[in-house]
Amino acid sequence: MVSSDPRSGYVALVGRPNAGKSTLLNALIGDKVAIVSDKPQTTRNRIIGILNEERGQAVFLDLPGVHKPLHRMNARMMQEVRSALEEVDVILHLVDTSISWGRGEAYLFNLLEPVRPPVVGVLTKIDLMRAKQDLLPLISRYQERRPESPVVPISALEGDGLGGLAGEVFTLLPEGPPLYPLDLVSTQTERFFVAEVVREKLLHKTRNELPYTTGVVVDLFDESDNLLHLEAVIYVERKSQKGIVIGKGGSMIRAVGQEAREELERIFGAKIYLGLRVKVHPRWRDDPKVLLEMEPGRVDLSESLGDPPENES
Ligand SMILES: Nc1nc2c(ncn2[C@@H]2O[C@H](COP(=O)(O)OP(=O)(O)OP(=O)(O)O)[C@@H](O)[C@H]2O)c(=O)[nH]1
Ligand SMILES: [Mg+2]
Repeated sequence: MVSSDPRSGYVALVGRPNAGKSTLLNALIGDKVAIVSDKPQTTRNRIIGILNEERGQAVFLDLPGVHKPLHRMNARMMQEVRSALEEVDVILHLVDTSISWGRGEAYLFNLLEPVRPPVVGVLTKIDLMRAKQDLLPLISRYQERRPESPVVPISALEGDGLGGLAGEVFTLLPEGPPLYPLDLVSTQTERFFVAEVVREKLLHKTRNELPYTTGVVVDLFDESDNLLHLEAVIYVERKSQKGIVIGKGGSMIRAVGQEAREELERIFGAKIYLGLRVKVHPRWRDDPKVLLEMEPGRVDLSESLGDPPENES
């Protein structure tokens, strides 16, 4: 086999809420980069996950699920999606095979119709299918809408089809040097990641009462001691929601805090103190100041990248 020059570029994960984008990102990267839940609209920001291989570097952008925005926060989420569609080199369009496609999916096909980058159809959650032959009509249906797109069925949960998908991605990426240092898996700050893990545990623990109405900001990240001291604020919109988050005698917030702390201790390999507070802010999802505090930030890349090479802007 003739070896080719390494490839690199950006790959957007686009789909309806709950299609399995963040699960796929984590499976491709082999690390927990994005939080996952069974509630729609879990991802609210552009999450970067970087896959480094011999054949190149694929920088995946996990995006919020496409939905109709009713708040400033959601309008920002959809703006993230629209701008990504123009910036990236490859788009993965994730379609959930475990639900019927309907109007939401038609909207996505329309959204993707005029975009410039190549689109790969990714049929997700095939482990939930009763019989493998049920897949063929779905592949045909996808290709009726996008005859030029390859279609790759996957199960991110079982790791099925991921090798083939990575192969499609690297074939479509342009030749070029890596865009990020090779030891980096994400550009989000640890502070943002902590806030996301707390939000994930909240989504897991609370049933359907709260999914859209909580947001988390980490306002202390102190590693000066042997103990990593973290403090976070959980925003809710109403007093009744504060009650749910705190739970009977504080049981809910204790359980959320414990689960988050245990996971973060595993990931950071450090002893952690995690303090959680709840704040009622009726319009936090429309408050630009709060939304800014919830942004993923970016790690400082200047150290690991060194000086920029000459002849490049
Ligand atoms: N059975 C099965 N479930 C999956 C698979 N991939 C994702 N899921 C489940 O689908 C749900 C949604 O997964 P996410 O990865 O959070 O979906 P998402 O597209 O990122 O959702 P948003 O961020 O809300 O847009 C979770 O309960 C996952 O465990 C899969 O391959 N098989
Ligand atoms: Mg997600």
